[in-house]
Amino acid sequence: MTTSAELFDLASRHIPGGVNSPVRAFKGLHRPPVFMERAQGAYLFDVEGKRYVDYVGSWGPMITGHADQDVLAAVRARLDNGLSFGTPTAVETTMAELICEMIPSMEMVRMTSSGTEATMSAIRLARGSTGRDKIVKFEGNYHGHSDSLLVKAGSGALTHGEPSSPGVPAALAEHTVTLSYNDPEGVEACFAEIGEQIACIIVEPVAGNMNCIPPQPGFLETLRRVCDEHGSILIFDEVMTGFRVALGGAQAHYGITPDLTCLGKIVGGGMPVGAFGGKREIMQNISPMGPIYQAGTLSGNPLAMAAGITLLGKLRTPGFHDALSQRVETLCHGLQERADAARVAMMTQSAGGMFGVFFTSQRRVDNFAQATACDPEAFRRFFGAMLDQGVYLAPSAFEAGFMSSAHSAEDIQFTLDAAEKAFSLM
Ligand code: KE4
Repeated sequence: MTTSAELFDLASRHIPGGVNSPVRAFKGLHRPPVFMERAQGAYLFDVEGKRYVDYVGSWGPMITGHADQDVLAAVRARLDNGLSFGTPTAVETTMAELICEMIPSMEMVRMTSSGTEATMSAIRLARGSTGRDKIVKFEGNYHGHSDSLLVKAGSGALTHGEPSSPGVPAALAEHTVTLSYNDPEGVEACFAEIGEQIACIIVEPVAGNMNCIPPQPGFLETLRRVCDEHGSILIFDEVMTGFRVALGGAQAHYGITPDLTCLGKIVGGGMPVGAFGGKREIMQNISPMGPIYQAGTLSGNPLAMAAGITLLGKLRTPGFHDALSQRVETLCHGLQERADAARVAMMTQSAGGMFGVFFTSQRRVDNFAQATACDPEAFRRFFGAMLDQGVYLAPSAFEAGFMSSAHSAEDIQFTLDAAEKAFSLM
C-alpha cells in the first residue's frame, strides 16, 4: 500500500513543495500532508483507508457534504453533451439569474474559473470605472494571488511567512494601501487624507484567512459610508462567506450592501468557478459591453454551472442556514467547555457556517496583530492530536473551519471526544 509520505515524496519531485496550492503542504506541522483518495458526506478517506471527519470541505465548497448525490447527478446528466464549448450556453444564463436573485445587490454577474480571477477582475473594474489607481485592503485578508492583492495577505501567504510576495513590482504594490481590520478610525483617517485617489475598498466581510474574525459593529458601516463620501467602490469578497454565513452571504447577514461582490467555492459546488458582479452601472463597463477587458476560456463552463446551480438550489431549503449555524455553535461551545476543563488557553469565534479555533488567552481576536499573537505550537499539537484521532482541521492556524449539513450530531460528538483527549495531551 502506498502511504501519504511516499506519495508526498513522489509529488515533491515534480510539483513545487509537492502541492498545487501551498496551504495544503502542512507547513510547520512537522508531518507530511495526508493524501486523500475519496470523500463522502462529512468524511474524507485517505490513501490508506483512514476516515476523517472533515472541517475543511475543500476550503468551503462542500457545504452539503462531499459527493453530494444531487450535485454529482447534475454533472453526470451533462457529461455526454461534452465538457466545454467556448460558446454561450443557456445554463450560464440560469446561473446568472440565480445569483442575481439570491444576492440582489448583484444586478449583473460575470463568471470566472476561480476566486482569484473574480477579485482580480473586480479591482480592475473598480480602477477602470473610477479612473483611480489606489485600492484599500486589510492586513490578513486574502483575496487570491493576483499581484495587487498579494500585499500583507492572509491564508497560505501568511502561513508560509510571505504575506507580501516577492515578484510583485514595487510600482504596483505602492497602489495597494493596507489597513488594519476592524479599525474604522484607521479607515476614516486614510480616506480623509487620500480618499479621492482610492478606486475601491476590497474586504472579507467576515475575515476567514487569518482564522475566523467577524466584523465588529460599525466596521462595515464605516466602509460603506467612506466609499459613498469619496466616490470609491465597495467590494465584498464573499468567495468564502457567500452562501455560507447566510443564504444571501455576509451582506445579507450584516445588512450592508456593497457595490461589487466576488464569489467562489460554494458557487461552483466543488468545480472550478468564481464570479464577480454588482451594480449594472459598474458592470456595464466590462468587455464587450464596455472597455474594461476581462475573459476566460472556461468561464461559465456548463458542467461547473450545473454543479453550482444544483448546490445553490439545495441551500434554499427553509432552515438550512439556521441548522448549519446550530451545528457550529454546538461544536464551538463543546470545544470551549473541554478546553476550559483542561485549562488550555483556547477560544473560538464563528459566523454562520464557519468558525475558528484560537490558542490564546485573549478574549477576542479582531485583527491581524491579535491573530498572529496566538500560540502556533499549541495549534500544532492540537491539530496533530485531532488528525491522529480522525478529525481533519484546516492545516494552518490562519484558516477557518467549515461545517456542512452532512455533519451529524454523532460526528460532532466524535470531534468533541477527540478534542477532550487532544486537550489532555497539551
Ligand atoms: P481561489 O483563487 O483559491 O479560488 O480563491 C481565492 C480566494 C479569494 N477570496 C477569499 C476570501 C478566499 O478565501 C480565497 C481562497 N481561500 C483559500 C483558503 N483560505 C483557498 C485555499 C487555497 O489557497 O488552496
